Amino acid sequence: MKTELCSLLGIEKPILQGGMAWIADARLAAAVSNAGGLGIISAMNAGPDYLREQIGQARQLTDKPFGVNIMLMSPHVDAVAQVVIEEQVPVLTTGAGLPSKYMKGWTAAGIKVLPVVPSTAMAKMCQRLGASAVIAEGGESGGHVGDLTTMALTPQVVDAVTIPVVAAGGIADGRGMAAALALGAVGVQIGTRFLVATECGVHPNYKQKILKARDIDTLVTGRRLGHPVRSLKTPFSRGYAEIEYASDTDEETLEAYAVGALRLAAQEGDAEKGCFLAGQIAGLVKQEQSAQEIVDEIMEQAVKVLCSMSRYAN
Ligand code: TUI
Repeated sequence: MKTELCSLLGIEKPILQGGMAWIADARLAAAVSNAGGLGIISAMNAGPDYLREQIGQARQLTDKPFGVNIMLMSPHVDAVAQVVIEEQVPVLTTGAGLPSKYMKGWTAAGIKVLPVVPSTAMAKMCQRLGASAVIAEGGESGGHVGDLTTMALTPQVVDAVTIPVVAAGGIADGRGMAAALALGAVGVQIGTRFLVATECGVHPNYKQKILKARDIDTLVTGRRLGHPVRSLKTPFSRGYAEIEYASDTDEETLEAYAVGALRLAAQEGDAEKGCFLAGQIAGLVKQEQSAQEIVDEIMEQAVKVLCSMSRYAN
């Protein structure tokens, strides 16, 4: 299966790995790129030195293209925006905001930018700013979420722009991939399933929680502060949900409650205080596999589904 996304990014299979904060490092990114997809290093909240080092490590581990995800709410966003130019990273994805301020610099440096968009208005704006493609991410995804579902958002974004569209949110297997292609996407971005990849260095407790999760085991918190986040139901997230709208909770208390929680989940596997970001599709993820196995299985199933669906067409 070759799509426009493959020629755009110089990859064999139209699968992007999500830029998961505290999780998506050089080792995971290189493994996904070596498997024929596009691995992505998360710049998360870290400073420029961390990113530079991770890019160097990825280059040791793969000759294939890989990308960097820039989280636009990061306190170091200006510095990491410069690092990707200096390091000549070929592909960037952005999340949790609009990349307007940086687009000129990136496109002038020849970087292909694929912003994550939660609406058609933002998709159009990103196209105007010079994006090579957009990632339509539905609220089924883990982490920072928009309001629309992948099912509703993807075809509307496809109709709103002329650049290619990648679908994300709620996709973890070949059925989801085939569905995304049916909606007009030219590829998918997958996070939750790669979190349990053998090459993913996240704490083993985190992987176990994903492998055990059921369909109804995630919830969204953080709407009150304007950045809703989907995570697994745990003491942390239930506790947050409990105090979020209480009349005696101020915004500083909420901010303080969440500080460090992503790191505690990813690095310490802290079942009490950690925030385990995960998508609604976690219930479908049942097995730790290598990135190669994950990519191959998804591709094989997607092709099978797409072929079998022609039986409805005549
Ligand atoms: O960015 C993500 N997922 C994330 S980022 C993250 S780390 C974080 N830490 C603290 C607070 C919030 C997040 C964990 N997971 N996905 C891409 C994404 N981008 N989803 C939704 C958006 C988005 C939302 C609003 C993109 C643009 C946007 O623009 C509106 C605005 O007002 O900026």
